[in-house]
Amino acid sequence: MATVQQSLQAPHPAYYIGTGKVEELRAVVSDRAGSLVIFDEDLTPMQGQKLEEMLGVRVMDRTELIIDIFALRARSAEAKMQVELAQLEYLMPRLRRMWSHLSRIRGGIGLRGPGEMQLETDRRMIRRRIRELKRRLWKVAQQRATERKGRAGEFRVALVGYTNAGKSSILAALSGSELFIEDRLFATLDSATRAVDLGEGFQALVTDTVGFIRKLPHHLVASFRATLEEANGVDLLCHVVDVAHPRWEDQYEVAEGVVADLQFNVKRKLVVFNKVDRLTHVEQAAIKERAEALLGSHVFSSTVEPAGLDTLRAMLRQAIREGWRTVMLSIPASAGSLLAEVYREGEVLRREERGVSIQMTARLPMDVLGRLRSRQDVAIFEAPPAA
Ligand SMILES: Nc1nc2c(ncn2[C@@H]2O[C@H](COP(=O)(O)OP(=O)(O)OP(=O)(O)O)[C@@H](O)[C@H]2O)c(=O)[nH]1
Ligand SMILES: [Mg+2]
Repeated sequence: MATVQQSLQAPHPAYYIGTGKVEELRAVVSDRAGSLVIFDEDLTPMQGQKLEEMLGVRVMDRTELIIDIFALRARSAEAKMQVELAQLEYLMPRLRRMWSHLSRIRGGIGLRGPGEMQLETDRRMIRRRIRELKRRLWKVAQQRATERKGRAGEFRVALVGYTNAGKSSILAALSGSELFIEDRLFATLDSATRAVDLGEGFQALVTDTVGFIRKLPHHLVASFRATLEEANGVDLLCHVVDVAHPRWEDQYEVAEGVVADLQFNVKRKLVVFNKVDRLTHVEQAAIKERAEALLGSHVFSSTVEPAGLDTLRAMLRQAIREGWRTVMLSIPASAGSLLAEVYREGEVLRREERGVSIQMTARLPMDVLGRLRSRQDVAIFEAPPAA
């Protein structure tokens, strides 16, 4: 209904904005009969309470709004637990104020306001629930870690980036499977992993993740750790950027910042400039120039043009090829089909028959290596660096 801005050297300790501005805001609220004020910044519990007292309407800060959107979008049990945890952590220091909303909603039924006893009981209950949620999420994280171990040897790719960049669209297009895609913030809260056929016999496991946003509430980052962990240590981290967005460079920086904060083990990174179909050729050329100056490896993509993902597929195949490892193997001479597979899928550099077993040095793709590792009758050693 109305937007109010103020430039300040430092936030006012009690109201965030200056007292004169509070008066102005109060006038705006009453003129327009507004019922909600949203701050695009974080407020301390005290500031939120004081502002509500002064304005006489509900006040939400940026974190609460984002957590609310997440709560609307959460579908899976894991996402719901993660959102609930963020909500409770946010609520704890603001309990008194939230209670006053409740009593206003329930007003007239003759309830007393919450006594200190009631608040204390609630605090204890919430603390217990927080512990419970953390314990359950920790279990989920363990389970995921076990699943990941089972995928060792497969080439893993994760799509990360600012919300609405097109991560889910890319995974849907690559894998030919259905994913939730929507032109809105935080369409995806769960990480989804799909096996993707990249052509020429190459395959990868690609993971879609929750999108990032400017000033992402730390409660949410912490709560979504288990989900985001899927992007940790992958063979290739694809940072998807909506290059048609006028502020893509800011969004790029924000997402890079979140990845850095998460302290992920990033082995290799590829920047995917998505939605190029929305750019003119001139704009594309300009961005290409800028990207070459700024970033490492990058690729343009579009999920709406027929061949819009061909270059990305080719880059992924290339990354897999480069992901080959040189190892020394000892395979039983009787394992004919296995030997055939090593020859077919890899590159044998040296071979030596030793009675019942064959020793070889070979360059192998990750997936073949994974299959060999799972066999009892095959021994694998790291090849000396010279090989
Ligand atoms: N023009 C154009 N639109 C695209 C392209 N890729 C995705 N979109 C649209 O961009 C919007 C967001 O796409 P999503 O795939 O949901 O984006 P996301 O990165 O998964 O978003 P979050 O899940 O919120 O992080 C949707 O409306 C898509 O249809 C593209 O290459 N070109
Ligand atoms: Mg998505």
